[in-house]
Amino acid sequence: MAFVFTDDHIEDYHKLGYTVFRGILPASLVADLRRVTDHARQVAREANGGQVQRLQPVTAYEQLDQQPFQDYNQLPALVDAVQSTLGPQYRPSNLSALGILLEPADHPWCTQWHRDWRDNMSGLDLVSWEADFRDPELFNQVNCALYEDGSTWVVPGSHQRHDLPREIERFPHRPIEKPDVSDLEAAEAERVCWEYVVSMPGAQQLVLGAGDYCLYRNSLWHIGNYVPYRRRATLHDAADTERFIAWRDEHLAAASKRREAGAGIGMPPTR
Ligand SMILES: O=C(O)CCC(=O)C(=O)O
Ligand SMILES: [Fe+2]
Repeated sequence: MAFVFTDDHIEDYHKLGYTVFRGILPASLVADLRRVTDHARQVAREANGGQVQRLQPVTAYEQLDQQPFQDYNQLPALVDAVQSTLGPQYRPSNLSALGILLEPADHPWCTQWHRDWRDNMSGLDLVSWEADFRDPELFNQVNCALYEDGSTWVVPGSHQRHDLPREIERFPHRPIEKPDVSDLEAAEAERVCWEYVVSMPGAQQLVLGAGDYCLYRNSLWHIGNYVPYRRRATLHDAADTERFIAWRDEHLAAASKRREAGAGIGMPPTR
């Protein structure tokens, strides 16, 4: 069935912090993107080894066929759906930011639970992040799956609020801890990651099908959990605005200066 945009997409985006345009990529485009991302996996692993998890931005790799990425970037149904959700000033994709998320070749692992920028950008001015994290023009991120993908977990609704007492209790320290599974046998590592993932109150798995485009707020509590036996090629993108591009440039530069002065990943001011 062809994708149909409904009011539920708008409501989910605001209420849950994400919405999924199910099957919005035509199968022919999924096939073209699978071909180029197969090549990208090979390129990424040759350059960085089997555990590499992403290649980004795709435009930096001239050896990759860029046409499928451009077709995705221009897809009229996607432009319509993103603009119907967010407004006419948004684009569904920014080719200069577009990356590909890949499965690890050998060992399961997971990221830490986090809100992007706040918990993974060393030196970030957290007062500034807290002032901005609810701004609808900022922090709109995209995962667009080319194979079924259950790697991402989220805490729905957390994009609208500060951390809850139970979340503070679960993660009282910064940087947020995560399991070290590098020396464990694969099934053991997978289990340890799984237990860590589900230990977050309210955690829900985001399951995308091939050709699904998920628009989400990266200010939401979320995590990536990876196993080598689940093939992954998920486009990782931004539903960008000029303001968010400017925000990133400004905060990256400021964070770098603060790191030079010794800043790390700190405790959020509002606890
Ligand atoms: O792999 C994913 O879907 C999430 C990755 C992520 O959250 C991150 O890299 O910040
Ligand atoms: Fe993230």
